[in-house]
Amino acid sequence: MTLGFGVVGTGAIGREHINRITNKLAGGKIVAVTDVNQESAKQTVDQFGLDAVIYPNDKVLIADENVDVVLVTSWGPAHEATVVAAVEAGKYVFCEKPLATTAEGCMRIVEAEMKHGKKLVQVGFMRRYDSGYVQLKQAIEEGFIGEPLIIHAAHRNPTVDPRYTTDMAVVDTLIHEIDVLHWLVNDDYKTVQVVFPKKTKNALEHLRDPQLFIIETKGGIVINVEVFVNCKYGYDIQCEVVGEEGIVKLPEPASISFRKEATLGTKILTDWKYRFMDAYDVEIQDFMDAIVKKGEPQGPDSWDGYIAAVTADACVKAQQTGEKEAITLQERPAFYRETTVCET
Ligand code: NAI
Ligand code: NAD
Ligand code: ISE
Repeated sequence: MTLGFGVVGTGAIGREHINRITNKLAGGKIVAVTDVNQESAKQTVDQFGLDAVIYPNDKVLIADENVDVVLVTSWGPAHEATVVAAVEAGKYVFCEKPLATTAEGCMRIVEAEMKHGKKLVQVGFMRRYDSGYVQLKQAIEEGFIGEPLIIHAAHRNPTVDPRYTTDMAVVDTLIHEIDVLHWLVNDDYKTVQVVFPKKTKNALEHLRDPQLFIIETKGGIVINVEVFVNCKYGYDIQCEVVGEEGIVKLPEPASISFRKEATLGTKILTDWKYRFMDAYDVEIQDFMDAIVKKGEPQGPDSWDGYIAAVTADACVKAQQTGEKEAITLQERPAFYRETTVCET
């Protein structure tokens, strides 16, 4: 069975996913595309030689009977309306993060999905499919470092678009750590506080950069995440878990080391597209396989999108108040099972 994908948003990651579905993975075909910038949709069809209909908007794309899956890769504020419409039409959805930009928006998606009666939605939290994070989780669950006590993490981008604002450090960037870290230690978040260190001269006037998020879990783990989006030197994701019996650390991306000009070195990536390339492949293949084999996706679901949104809201509030803010989730409905499966 080949799943027909309709793509909403043919920007950077939309084209990345179109490429992997068309040229790398098995089981999917792009049958329709749309973008508010229709020229971008047309260019994409040409760029990848797609046999796909170009629609003027998401509503008509969703209504196409050849569209089994709606791939939502528009910008964040547009996600909710597309996802709700797709779910109401009974279509599967792969939605890039964030599922919606507010907790209320995520809850509306949750309600639409429960009303439909079957899980349809997966959120693009691809780090759960990254072999490094999977190895960390296995080590923790096997008790290799005893009880986890502290997590030190960093999310660094070389630079960002001038439109990137202080709150986007949460909703665009930290959101990946928000999702992956509670999954990693199987715990729930309790509070968050934000500290602004001395500002880098490389950030524009309107942006606070870097930022430090200190998050406590209900189980007592303290997590500190540095978000530094003008770090200049590269795209760098770090995660170290300190336990009672030892420490485990996220592996660096595989790369040759070199000896040259009196230096022993390793190159660092500069673009997010390459850092989690394998994880994106595994996540989308798993999404397609689960639909075909089990009739529903098995990766991060709408409830995970809701958890991320509630946590993000508290983080943004903590940026503004400077206080320790509570992270308060509603009770997980039975419809959403306790853990999601990520196969690698
Ligand atoms: P982008 O700006 O390159 O592309 C977004 C595209 O969506 C644009 O072409 C825009 O015209 C279109 N668009 C926006 N609203 C639309 C709507 N209502 N209907 C149709 N098209 C619409 O952005 P990018 O970097 O591709 O990001 C897209 C999404 O992917 C974002 O939600 C972002 O957070 C997420 N993302 C996820 C990553 C990950 O690692 N999982 C990495 C990069 C982006
Ligand atoms: P982008 O700006 O390159 O692409 C967004 C596209 O969406 C643009 O082509 C834009 O014209 C289109 N668009 C915007 N509003 C639309 C609408 N209402 N209807 C249809 N099209 C619309 O952005 P991007 O970097 O591709 O990011 C897109 C999404 O992917 C974002 O949500 C982003 O957070 C997410 N993302 C995730 C990862 C990841 O690592 N998982 C990486 C990058 C981006
Ligand atoms: C981007 O949208 C992503 O999702 C990347 O994974 C992240 O590292 C980057 O900071 C975001 O802009």
